[in-house]
Amino acid sequence: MKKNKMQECGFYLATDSGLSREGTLNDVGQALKAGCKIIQYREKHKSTKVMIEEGKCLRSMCKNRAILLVNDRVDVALAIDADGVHIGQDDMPFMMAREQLGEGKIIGLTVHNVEETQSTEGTGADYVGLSPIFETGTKKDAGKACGLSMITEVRKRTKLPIVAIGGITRENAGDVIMAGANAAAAISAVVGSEDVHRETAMFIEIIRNTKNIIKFHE
Ligand code: TZP
Ligand code: MG
Repeated sequence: MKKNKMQECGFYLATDSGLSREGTLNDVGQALKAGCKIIQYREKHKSTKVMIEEGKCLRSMCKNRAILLVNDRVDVALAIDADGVHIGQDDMPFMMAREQLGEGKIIGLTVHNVEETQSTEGTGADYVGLSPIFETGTKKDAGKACGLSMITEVRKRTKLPIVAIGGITRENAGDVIMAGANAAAAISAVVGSEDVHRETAMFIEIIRNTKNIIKFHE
């Protein structure tokens, strides 16, 4: 899956085996079946060896169907030939990640405000992950919710795709897109649900409808 496909992805699923009912491979399978076009393999509990094994399965599941990114781990992304990585402000420095991955891979960077977004501009990052939009119990150190108004502020200052994350549910996903995000990302609302397929399909539908409303008014 090529870099320029990034813009087409309205719903972004990040995995979490700690919240999952039936395991990450099952969650991703259900999400892909429902039409999800971007998956972030986010694994905080397993060894590197297991991550590489599981990551290789995800690699073949996502092939020609969805972008596969790995959270934090450039080494795992390289080992499984993922489409890229998502890194935080305290992970491997961006330039080092770019050097290791090469120009062809996607690198997304977490930002929390306009200042961090502006320092990301010009680095060659492929998108920013703005977070946390709302309060979240999934990432304990996510910090204070920045709210919908921060999405609008960041939108005004960057042309990079914005992936909004943190506390996003079916109820607020439309607002997140309306505020200026290109994509809405969720973890607990989908992988912690009883039906990953249904929840993914609903997120995709809500986001698609919201983007159509925006287009209609342009
Ligand atoms: N980064 C910032 S907030 C967050 C991450 C990984 C957690 C998002 O999880 P949820 O369950 O969608 O609030
Ligand atoms: Mg991280």
